[in-house]
Amino acid sequence: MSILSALKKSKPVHLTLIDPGSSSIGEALRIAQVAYDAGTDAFLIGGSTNVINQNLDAIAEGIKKNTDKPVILFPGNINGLTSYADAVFYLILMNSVDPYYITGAHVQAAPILLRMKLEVIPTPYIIIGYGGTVGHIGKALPVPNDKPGLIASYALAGGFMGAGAIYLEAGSGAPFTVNLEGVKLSRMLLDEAGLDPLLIVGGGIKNESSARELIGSGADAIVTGTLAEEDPEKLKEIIRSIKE
Ligand code: 1GP
Repeated sequence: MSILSALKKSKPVHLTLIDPGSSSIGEALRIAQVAYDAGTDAFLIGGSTNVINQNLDAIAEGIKKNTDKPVILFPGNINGLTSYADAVFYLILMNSVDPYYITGAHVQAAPILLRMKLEVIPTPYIIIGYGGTVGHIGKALPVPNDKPGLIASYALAGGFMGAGAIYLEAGSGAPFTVNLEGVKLSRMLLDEAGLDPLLIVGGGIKNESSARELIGSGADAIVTGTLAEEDPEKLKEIIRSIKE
């Protein structure tokens, strides 16, 4: 079974983001262990800056060795690829003003991905509100977080473009998560269109109530980043709360 199908079967899903640009190999593997023990469903590895290829290889290889969960790449550019992973979110940064992030990197990466034999998951990626580092590096025009209709229009457009997953991103460390109404409306429009991509929401999720509200609003998956390092207990509670 494909990794995407397996994730869809185990909805609601918790994904742990590990940024090789902000953790050493040892730290990254320690964070992965914390998240694994807390019950995460899969690992995303990637970041917008400072990604050194050897570290990426070692982190993906280490997680594969130490856990039985899938490793999915979350690349900021073509530097974020490694054959030690299982799959890649082929991120189409829909609201970038720079075509590099919409099709450019993808053309460069396509033959490499074919050789690496990774599962490629077409993933429209939408930066909303705060945006943070990824919004800046990706030259996004962030969708205002108080415009649920616009958020949902992007999600539906992503669905019509053939998404396997759709990622609504507030940005790592965002002060607010993606607007719940935006998630609700995205789910409604995708359902109405008969589309069923994995609807992923990330950025700024720090407690059980926002995790549960996002899942309750129609997200299939939530992503947390640094929380595994900052507050392992909280991470456990979040995962437990969405799986109840
Ligand atoms: C970033 O959505 C993720 O892509 C995770 O964000 O670090 O705020 O959990 P946080």
